[in-house]
Amino acid sequence: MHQIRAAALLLALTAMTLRAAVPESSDLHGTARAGTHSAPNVVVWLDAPNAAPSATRRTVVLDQRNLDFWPKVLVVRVGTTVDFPNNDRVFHNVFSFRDGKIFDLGMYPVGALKHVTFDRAGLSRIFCNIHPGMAAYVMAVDSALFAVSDQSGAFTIAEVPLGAYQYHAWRAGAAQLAGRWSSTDAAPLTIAWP
Ligand SMILES: [Cu+2]
Repeated sequence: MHQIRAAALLLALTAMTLRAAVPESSDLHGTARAGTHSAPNVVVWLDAPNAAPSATRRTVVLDQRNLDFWPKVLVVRVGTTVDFPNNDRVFHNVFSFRDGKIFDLGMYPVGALKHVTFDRAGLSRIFCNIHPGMAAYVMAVDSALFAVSDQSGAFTIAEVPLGAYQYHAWRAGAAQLAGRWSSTDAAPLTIAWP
């Protein structure tokens, strides 16, 4: 009796191992260029409106430090609450008035923390009322599959469920690009503005 039970357990474990060995997702690697230059701070996302809501509430931060925002370009899923801490040595007054999420956090001191929930898709331009040189972008997308390119223009969208997708690419001051990408594509995705 014990042997039968042990054999059944072994079979079940083998089946689990086999299932785990078949990939259900892959990482999308790519690079972004503008003309002959690599393009940092490019937002890339895949249409995936039916994706399950993320299980964990990730803390997303748009920091204020040294009279600047960091990062300069942030991409979040629609509905994400972004923290706007003042980690500087002076007051700031963060606001967005043109597109996307409209808000004005008012003047707030060093050490204070405010939040904004980006509850609809689109681009928000973030400024500071006191320091005209401070600017950042928050792109809210109806997808959990997104990335921002690094200084070399490289980006990775991790754990993309296998399939074919429409992708979108945005960078400041340029027309938005779109195209098709499939997890069966062997080559890295190249996004290029002329
Ligand atoms: Cu400021």
